[in-house]
Amino acid sequence: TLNLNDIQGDVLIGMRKVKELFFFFSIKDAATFKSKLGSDIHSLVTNTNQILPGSSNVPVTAVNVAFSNTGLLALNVTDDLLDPDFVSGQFAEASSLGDAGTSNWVPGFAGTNIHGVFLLAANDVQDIDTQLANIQQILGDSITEIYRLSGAARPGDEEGHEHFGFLDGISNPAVQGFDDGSRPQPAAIASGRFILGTDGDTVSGRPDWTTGGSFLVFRQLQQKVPEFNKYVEDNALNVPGLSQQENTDLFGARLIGRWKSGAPIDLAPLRDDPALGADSQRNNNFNYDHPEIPGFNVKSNQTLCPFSAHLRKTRPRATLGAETGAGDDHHIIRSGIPYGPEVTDAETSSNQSSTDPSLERGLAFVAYQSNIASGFKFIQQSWIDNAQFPSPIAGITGNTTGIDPIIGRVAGSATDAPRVITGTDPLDTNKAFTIDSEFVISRGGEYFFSPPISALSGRLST
Ligand code: N7H
Repeated sequence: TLNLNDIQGDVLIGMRKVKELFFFFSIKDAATFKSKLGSDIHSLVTNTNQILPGSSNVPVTAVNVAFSNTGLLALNVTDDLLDPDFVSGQFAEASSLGDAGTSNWVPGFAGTNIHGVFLLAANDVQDIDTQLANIQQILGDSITEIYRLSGAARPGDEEGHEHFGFLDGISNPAVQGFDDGSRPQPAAIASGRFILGTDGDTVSGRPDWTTGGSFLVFRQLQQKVPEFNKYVEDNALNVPGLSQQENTDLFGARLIGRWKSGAPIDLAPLRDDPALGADSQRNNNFNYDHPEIPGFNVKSNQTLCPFSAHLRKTRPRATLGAETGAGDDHHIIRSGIPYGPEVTDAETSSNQSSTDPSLERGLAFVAYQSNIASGFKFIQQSWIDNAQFPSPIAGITGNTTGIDPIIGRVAGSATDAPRVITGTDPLDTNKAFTIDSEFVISRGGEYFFSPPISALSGRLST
């Protein structure tokens, strides 16, 4: 069974607030830090039970904390967590993740100086600031700030939608031993794919104190919204019976795999269905297979949802067969939040993102898994950035699927190398579309370990 009092609140369920601060720090005085971690910080950290709906103990500001490999070393914790990517750190892996070098990286991420991150979430920025001041007062000079990023849900009706306009946070995998089965969706995944030391963790022999922890992949992913919108408008489809606007929206939805409302195109292939998008009983209950359609083959049919759609690229569901078996077992729990301001009128009318740094916007991407190589890194390298995936498996001859149209990068290329995808036009799924500019730019990040809360007053403070 999962100890929900020990697993940090962000991991399985997200902190369920509209503002979130990521405060990246370096440890300057390990002895003081360790002692304060055990005596004061430990009791501030929010567990999963506190966040669950119906909890009577929801904090005003939820607090989580995670450490990089260099952070554990700074604390003189040299135990092997048995995750080579965590040990390398993300900076060393920038090019293998497809990033165009590290020239676009935020300076704070370039290197291995970040020892840890506090995740502070609340509905009001003032509450976050108060809690941060409290933590800084407790820790004093034992830490210094390296960098901070403030995330916030978008305003008004866009709340819950990422900056391209699509509802996010709908399709995290159900987790065995945590999910109550009340939501129809693909079969639950073993908890050990996310939570170390629990059933289905493929790595054995990790230190006992890590049980209940999870690796946190952080990425600051800048989004070029006017450029994305222009590309979608320029490539409106020509499906008979749809208006120009509907054909434009259909093209965008076929790049993502969901409509802006969240409705999956696998269930609503031609027009958005906002009621479906909003209905948690239906909006994740699909797997691309349609036994009810005579002759339908999930391995080759992409008239409902293209193989190149971001959703199907990053989780092919039944495309590869049973999801919990070998071969398709690559899952993450996403818990990101948008950052940065809304698009300005000047940007909209010029179809171009401003270069003003204060207008940078994107996704503060957070993914949890028990094994970075088979979670985030596999999905990024072997699916997103792999133009062949899944076309050969699907028996497609001719044009390949192409790399993910939203976040894929041509390996080793300079920024804005053209990308070619197929499947997007339902009238001719062999038709190729060329994307000349990148819509998402990696600004870097780091790999962290989100320890079980017990370790904060145990192994990490002694
Ligand atoms: Fe994606 N987007 O708006 O385009 N993503 N993603 N992602 N993503 C998803 O179903 C987006 C990124 C996954 O279970 C949705 O909850 C953007 C990375 C996975 O069927 C939308 C960025 C990685 C899923 C977006 C970005 C992934 C998923 C639909 C960067 C992994 C679930 C919302 C700026 C390496 C698939 C939902 C499933 C869904 C977008 C990044 C992976 C709208 C803008 C880096 C596994």
